[in-house]
Amino acid sequence: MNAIGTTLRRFLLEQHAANPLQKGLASAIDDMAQASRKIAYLVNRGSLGGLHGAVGQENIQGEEQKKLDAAANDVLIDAATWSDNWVGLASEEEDHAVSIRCTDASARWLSVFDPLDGSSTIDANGCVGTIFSILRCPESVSKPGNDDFCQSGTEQVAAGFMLYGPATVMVLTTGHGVDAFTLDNASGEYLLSHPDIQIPENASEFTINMSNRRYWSPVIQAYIDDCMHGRDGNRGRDMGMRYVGSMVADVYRIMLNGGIFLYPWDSRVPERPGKLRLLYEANPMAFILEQAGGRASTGNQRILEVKPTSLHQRCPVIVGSKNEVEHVEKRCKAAARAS
Ligand code: AHM
Ligand code: MG
Repeated sequence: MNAIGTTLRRFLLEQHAANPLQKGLASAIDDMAQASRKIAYLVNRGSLGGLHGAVGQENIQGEEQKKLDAAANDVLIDAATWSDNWVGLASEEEDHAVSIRCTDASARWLSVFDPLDGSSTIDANGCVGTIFSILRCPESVSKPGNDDFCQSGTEQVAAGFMLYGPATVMVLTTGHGVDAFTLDNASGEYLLSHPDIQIPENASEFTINMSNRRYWSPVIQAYIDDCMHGRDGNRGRDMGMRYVGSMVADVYRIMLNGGIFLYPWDSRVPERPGKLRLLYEANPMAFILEQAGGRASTGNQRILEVKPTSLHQRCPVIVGSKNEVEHVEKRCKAAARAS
């Protein structure tokens, strides 16, 4: 047994021996991990790094870009550009897909990421994170464009997120379960700390931005009302409520404790199906949660089966403990049939 524990690299080699990973995938995951060490450092410096506050411009989504959003994006782009694993990337902070000149003709990976999720909480020293998804570049494409990234979530080869909290944790799936690694600041290594995570089947808490209640569909309003009424209501049991406002933190907590996270469709911009983005927020989280034994739905459909039509497409997100997500799906489908 290695005295410092199982490093991410050793874990990937061992996983490769048991379930051969595709060529270059372990190294591509390592690129993401390496970038996240730098981002963790920038986040950890807090306001001393001069990266608190806004850049003074909006991204393509019309959202205010924070200095740390932009810095984390630069770190990830740098990591992908100066590695021979990638032919392209897409980011929440980039309007369009970016193709990468790669000297290894056999490299076929596309990286899709949200460099800093939960960035509205940065200045208040909140927990933020990086979310990433790894896709295969379509055969014969050497300069991937937006359409080449529009692959269903079922096509993901690997996905993960890093949570920059009191400790930095990386949660990873390559389609063989979910494992989490904690960054050891002394050695700079990610060490396996939470092997084979299984999300409890039943939820003990719900997590949603309650201030949006008036915009939700009646079925989501009724479901959350039931959660609020606890043992005095229709479902006869109490649930706790937590909302960090940073999906990486909220999802990690429910993965360990059992729970449901919702960012459903709301009527603020009726043609926009929710707030969260399909390719680099909903899909990687859905892949991870399903691999941990949970469930991930839009309410009417499995998230991983939504066919993307644009890079920054949004998607309603209802994810977490299997039985609870199934319960909400049943209610959504019944409401759709009745309408
Ligand atoms: P971001 O990627 O710009 O940070 O936005 C995503 C975040 C999620 O982490 C979080 O669940 C949600 O947006 C919070 O939104 P709201 O402030 O509307 O509750
Ligand atoms: Mg985000």
